[in-house]
Amino acid sequence: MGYKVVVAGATGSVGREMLNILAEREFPVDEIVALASRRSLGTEVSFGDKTLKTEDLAAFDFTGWDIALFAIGSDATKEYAPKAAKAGCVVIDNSSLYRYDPDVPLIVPEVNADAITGYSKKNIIANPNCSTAQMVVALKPLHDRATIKRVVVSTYQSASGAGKDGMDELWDQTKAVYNPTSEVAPKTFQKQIAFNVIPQIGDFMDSGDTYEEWKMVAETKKIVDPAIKVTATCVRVPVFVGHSEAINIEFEEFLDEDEARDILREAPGIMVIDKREDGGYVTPIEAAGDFATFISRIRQDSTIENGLNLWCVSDNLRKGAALNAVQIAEVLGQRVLQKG
Ligand code: 11C
Repeated sequence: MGYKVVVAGATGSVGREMLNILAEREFPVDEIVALASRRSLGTEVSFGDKTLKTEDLAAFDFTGWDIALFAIGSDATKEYAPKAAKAGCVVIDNSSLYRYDPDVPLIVPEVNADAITGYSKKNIIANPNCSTAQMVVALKPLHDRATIKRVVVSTYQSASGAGKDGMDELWDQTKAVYNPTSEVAPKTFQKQIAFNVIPQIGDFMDSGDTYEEWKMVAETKKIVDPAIKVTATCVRVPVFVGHSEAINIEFEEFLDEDEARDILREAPGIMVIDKREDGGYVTPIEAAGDFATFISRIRQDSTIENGLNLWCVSDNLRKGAALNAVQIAEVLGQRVLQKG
C-alpha cells in the first residue's frame, strides 16, 4: 500500500522535478495528481513513463489525499496550504511562507530529520531555500565534530532559482548579445544577466542585506543551530542550473582539512571531489541533474585560528527544492504515516 500524492505547481521547474524525482526514487505512490493554476490547466506533465494532465488547483478537494508537495509560491500557498492541511493532507511546502513559523518544522533530512514530529501542529512542513539546503548539508557534519561559530558565505546562484522566466531571460539575452537589434531588457532580474553577475537576489531589507541573504541566516539557525552566526552575500550568475557557494567556516575547535575531508566523505548526501590539480573540483554544469551536494576546495584558512574554506555546488532545483521535498515525504512516510 502506498500514498495518494498531490503535486501542486506541477508545470513549473520545481513541480516538474518533484514528479521526476518521485518516479526516479520510486516513492510508494498509489495515486498521483498534478495540479496547476487555471492558466496552465490541461498541460501535460511526465511522471516516470506516464503522462498526467494537470487539474485545477482552485477546484481540488484534498480530502483523502495523504501528502501534497507544493511549489506554487507564497501567495497561492497562503490560500491553499491551510485548505489542504485542514482536509488531513500533509503539506510539504517549497515557498518561504511557513519557514520561520515556530509551529512548522523546516527540514533538510540529512540534518534534522527528527524535527518531522513537529508536523502535526499545522499539518505543514517547510522546505528550505535552495542556497540554504546545500550549505547546511555541508555544515552539519563539521558542526557535530568541531562546533561552528561563524560562517561567511558568498553564493553564485543560477538563473533557474528564479524559475522558467529567469532561465528564459538568460537564454534570450545571451542570444541577443550576438544580435544587437533584438535587445532583451531585464525583467525577472534587476540588471542584464547574460555575461554579467548581479549582487542582488530578493528585495533589500533595512539592514542592507537582501531577503535571500537574510533567509540563509535565519534558516541555518533554525535547521542546524541558533548559535551559528552567518553572514551571506548572494549573487546571481549566468548559469542555467546549479548554485555554487564559497563557504568560510570558523570553528570553536581546530579541525584539520584532511579530517574535514574524511568527515564530509562519510556524510549523507555529500560527494567530495577535491583534487588539488587543474579541474579537480565540481562546477554547476556537472552538478545539474544529480542528487548530491558536491564539496571541493577544502582547505585550511590560515588567517584565523580554527578556520576552513570550501566550495559547495548542488542542483538547486533538486537538493535545493524538489529532491529535498521528496526526501521529506520519504521521512514522513517511514517515520509517521507508515503506509508504504
Ligand atoms: C533563487 N533561492 O535562487 C532563490 C529561489 O525562498 O525558495 C528560491 C526562493 C525560495 O532565486
